Amino acid sequence: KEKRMEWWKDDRFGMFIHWGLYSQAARHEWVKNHEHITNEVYQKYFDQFNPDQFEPQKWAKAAKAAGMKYAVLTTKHHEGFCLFDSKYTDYKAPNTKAKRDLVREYVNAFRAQGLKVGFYYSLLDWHHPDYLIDDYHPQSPADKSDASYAKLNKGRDMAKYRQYMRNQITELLTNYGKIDILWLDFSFPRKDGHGKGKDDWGAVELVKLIRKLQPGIIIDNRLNLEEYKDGADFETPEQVSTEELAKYRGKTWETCQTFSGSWGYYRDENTWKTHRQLLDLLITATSNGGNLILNVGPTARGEFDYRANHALDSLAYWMHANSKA
Ligand code: FUL
Repeated sequence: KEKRMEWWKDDRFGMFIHWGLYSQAARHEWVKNHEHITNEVYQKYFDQFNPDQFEPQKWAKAAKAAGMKYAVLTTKHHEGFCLFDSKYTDYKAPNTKAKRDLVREYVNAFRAQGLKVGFYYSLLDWHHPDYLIDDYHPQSPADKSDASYAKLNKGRDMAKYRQYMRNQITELLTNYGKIDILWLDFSFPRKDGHGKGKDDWGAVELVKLIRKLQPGIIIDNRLNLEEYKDGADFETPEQVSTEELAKYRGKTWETCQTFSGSWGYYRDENTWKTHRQLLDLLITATSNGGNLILNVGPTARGEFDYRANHALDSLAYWMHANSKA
């Protein structure tokens, strides 16, 4: 483990990219859940998805200039839409107006800039017909009773969903060359009711499969496998303050942070961090022995918007002014 973590500990700074159909709604990557949107209504985002401004070379150049050394892209977020060409679903970018595998283009562009490439893959899936509806699901029942869940979940089969995940992770870790990071998200059962735990994902089997397919890969800790250490290479404190970060000293960790609050593109958000705040995060993380992965939520057309570009430019300027290489 020490060996495979070497480059990652040295690199320290990465770019997270949350991109999907929710980018079109432009009001949070959880929009389907927050607004209890049905598959039928959500379908318009699939039908209209047309990333005509997608030039991942631009993303990769912006990341590199900002001093980032690796990237992690959402190949599938909780909504279930796949940016890659998967044999196991029709709910994928090649079947939209994009007409192609967007993950492949991301991988090629970031590698060309000498950056390491990672995949985020959501354990949750709010579109798959076999995925059991739970408290996190957009269609979770208002009364939360066992009877309501039983009724909604009639005919759904998690064993089939587990196989679907294994198939897709196999595709992701087979068809794109060497993948440096796998960011699985997430397995935090809710205490108040119907959540999911490690057995629902077949977590131990999944880790074994991942390690077999990509022996050098680094896996985050969000399978929540406390008793099986091979499944968690680093901790993932999310959106925590600089004071909190100092407490992670001595551990292996990466804090994930947004520019403005949400992970998916949120057009009307007014809580963008200042240049000073971003630098504070970077300096606090690295000086306490951790990594920072800073998120960009591209627009549905595939661009970083002016505020994201401005933030990245300001980091690039600081890196340029303060590095000797
Ligand atoms: C969370 C997710 O629910 C968010 O949407 C985001 O992907 C963040 C990095 O992790 O668990």
